[in-house]
Amino acid sequence: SSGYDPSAIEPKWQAEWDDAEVFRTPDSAEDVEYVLAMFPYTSGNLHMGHVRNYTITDAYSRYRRMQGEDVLHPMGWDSFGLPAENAAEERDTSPEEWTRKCIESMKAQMSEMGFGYDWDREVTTCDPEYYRWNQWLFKRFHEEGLVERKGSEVNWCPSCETVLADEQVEGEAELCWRCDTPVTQRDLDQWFLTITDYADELVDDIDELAGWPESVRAMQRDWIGRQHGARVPFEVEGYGEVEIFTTRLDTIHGATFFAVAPDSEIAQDLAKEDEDVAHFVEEVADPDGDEPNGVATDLTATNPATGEDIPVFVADFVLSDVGTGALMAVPAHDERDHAFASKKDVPIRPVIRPEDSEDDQRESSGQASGDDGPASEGDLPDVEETAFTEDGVVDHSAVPEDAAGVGGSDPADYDGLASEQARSQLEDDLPGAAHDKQYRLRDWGISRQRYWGTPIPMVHCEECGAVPVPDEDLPVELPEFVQTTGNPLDEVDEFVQTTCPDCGGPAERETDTMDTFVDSSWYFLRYTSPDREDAPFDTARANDWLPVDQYVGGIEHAVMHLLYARFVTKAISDLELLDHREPFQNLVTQGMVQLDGEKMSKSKGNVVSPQNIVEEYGADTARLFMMQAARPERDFDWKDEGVESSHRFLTRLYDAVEAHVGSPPAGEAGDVTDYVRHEIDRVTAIADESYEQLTFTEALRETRELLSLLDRYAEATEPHAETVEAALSTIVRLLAPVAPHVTEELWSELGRADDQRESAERASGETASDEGFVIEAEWPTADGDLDRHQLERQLVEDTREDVRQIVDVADIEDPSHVEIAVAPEWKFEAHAIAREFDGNNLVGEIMSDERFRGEDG
Ligand code: ANZ
Ligand code: ZN
Repeated sequence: SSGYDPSAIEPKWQAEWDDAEVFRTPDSAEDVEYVLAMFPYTSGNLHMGHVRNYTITDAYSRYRRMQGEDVLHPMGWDSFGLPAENAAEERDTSPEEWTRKCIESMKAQMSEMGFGYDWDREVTTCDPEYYRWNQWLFKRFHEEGLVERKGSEVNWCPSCETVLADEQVEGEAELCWRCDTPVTQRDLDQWFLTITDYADELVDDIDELAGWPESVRAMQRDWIGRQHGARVPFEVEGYGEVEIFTTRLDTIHGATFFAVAPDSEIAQDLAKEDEDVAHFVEEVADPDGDEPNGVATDLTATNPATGEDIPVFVADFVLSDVGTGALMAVPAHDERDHAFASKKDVPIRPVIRPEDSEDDQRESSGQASGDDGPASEGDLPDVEETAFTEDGVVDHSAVPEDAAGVGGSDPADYDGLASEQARSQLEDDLPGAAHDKQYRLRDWGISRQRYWGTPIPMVHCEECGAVPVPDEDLPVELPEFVQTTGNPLDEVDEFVQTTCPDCGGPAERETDTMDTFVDSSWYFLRYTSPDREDAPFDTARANDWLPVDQYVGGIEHAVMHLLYARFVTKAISDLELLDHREPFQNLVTQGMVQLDGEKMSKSKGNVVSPQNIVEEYGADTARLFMMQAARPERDFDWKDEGVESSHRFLTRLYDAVEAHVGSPPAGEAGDVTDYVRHEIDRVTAIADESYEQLTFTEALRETRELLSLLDRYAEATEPHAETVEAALSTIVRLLAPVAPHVTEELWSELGRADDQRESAERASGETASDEGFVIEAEWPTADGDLDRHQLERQLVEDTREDVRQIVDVADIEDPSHVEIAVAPEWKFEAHAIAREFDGNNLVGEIMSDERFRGEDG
């Protein structure tokens, strides 16, 4: 039986690493590599998703270290948030105490997994020494005009008297999760960070993030939702010029009505006089409803393109916080406008026809169709039932003949223009029209009416209004927790009652705390210099370390966290505290660890606990299995057989090294040895590429095969000791990032063997002799500077002659079907032979080892 005992090996090396401080970040970082995993929320337990995430960054950072780079690989705790308050209430403890316990147990689990962090740089967001800098940054943003206080709708439980997060509103009936009372909406004054000021830069810079998954880039673009369009003033009776925003200025000749939002100034004003409007605004309007609703007014607006008077409606599909809160409606080319017009009997007039209608050739030349006269009405789409919403070609044949033209011109002058061209032409021609952009992105509301978060450093004074707490009074620390149904901070008089920093009069502290996404929007900066007591981070060191070279985390953060962090980085850069404008150069979003295609979750009762796996097989097995099961970005199923197979492999490696060290073989080097040497190089080259690209799977598969090759080597001939040792040493180092404990043990075994042998002709640098820990060892490099493809080709050249002599080949014209007969002593050469017949189009093995074994002669 094998002597491989992870429960003895793993704690031993973890302790040695700690003692030797091998994961300490170098002080004078030159060849810098910043490897970062998204820090965990302090729930109390690591789950498999965490373990996968942290194994990826741990393996990658160990790989980078072995390449001699200065690596920063830190860890910390996203430790504010509502769950700690709930846990505290359930268990009759405080959020603080609960959180500290969670940190302690999660940290112990991380150590058990062998994750190599620089714990000197640990960052804990609920530490006053961390959150004071949230407050400090909030103040700097406030000075820069990036903080606003404005009304916002929130979920409110009238019974608990508290604001609820969206997740705390349950079911269709929208009940409070605590007391089942129907939740209402409330307009509360909230603090906002004006992320929309950076909307353009946030979209534009996505182009630079070539090291991010395309899916995440697309999600961010979509979230920001920038649209190009135009602002155009319409003359509204009694109200002067009222601007609208449109993305389809090309359709303006088809605008048959005008609409304003129920909470727009005009609607509110009209409601005072007009009962129908008042009734609609107060009772009927439902912006979330399926159907557009509205009410006619006595007003008309003038369509500036046609000079026609069109009716003005108050309609609930017009949103007051989009564009200007007013729109021109074009029923023929917009679904909602169409639905509304059908209901209210407003004319539907098409002005755009599909591009590929008859006269396309002529029209797409971009010339107005003056010569040929207007296109016939037959070309226009049928918009009786549904709108035609695509871009197309302008066709004003349905515009009444007596309609005025823009600036005295004829509507037909635009006929034949493609939508795009018409938009820019009209933008130039229409008086007062201007290019404009519109975003889906809203400002970031950071107010939370809860206890366990960063207090917002403001006081409210009746005389002076909202006044920031002076820097020298930061941090505003959380008082002790009190159990209550509402916002605990409201209940703590010593906290609330204060004096105004401006006038010295009595004032009340803000009792909202910050969204925890504020904490995580800059923690990666703090890691670069957590020792700084007088600043959130050290500018010079942050400039050196940033951007994060490799960031790894869950896809669920594709928008919020990753967008907030980008925004805050830009804002901090504008404070001249940082030179960089993007925080994360390369991003991997790891897939899920599942059971039978289902997400592991407590409610499904299908959770595999990392701790059980560590107890049964050791951390190395768990890590190896995860990394070889699938590339990081893929989902994969947790399979016991896979875990067992990983364990068997580590056991085999352990035994092979033990056997070799105990009694090295005594063979001479020869052709077979040359082949093994080539294979070592080839596997090294492939593994290197695989680690570099963070795929891991190829590296691990090839390394596994290299170990199998040693078996075949021994079957074929008496192996050459140094070659075996070189192979084992290579395998151990290539595996070290993923399975660090067992490889550490084997590295020291190989080192001892080497010392004992005192061989004068030691293969250069390939053995462990003078090295310390395996992560301090040199990363193996392939012979010369050949890449894997060159090596494969060279291998083919070198073995060609030998192979010719011993194989009997049939049908070599057709490389998809090659039969080979080989003498038994060449068994191990199967790969080489297969590769040659594939020529330059090498795709895999033509003959598997299994089939090969059955044959003789
Ligand atoms: C005229 C028009 C014609 C429009 C057409 C669209 C199609 P989407 O729809 O996502 O592309 N809009 C402008 N302000 C609005 C507001 N405050 N509330 C609701 N809708 C508003 O967004 C752009 C369009 O949304 C704008 O272009 C406008 O309708 C509408 F065939 O103008 B459009
Ligand atoms: Zn409630």
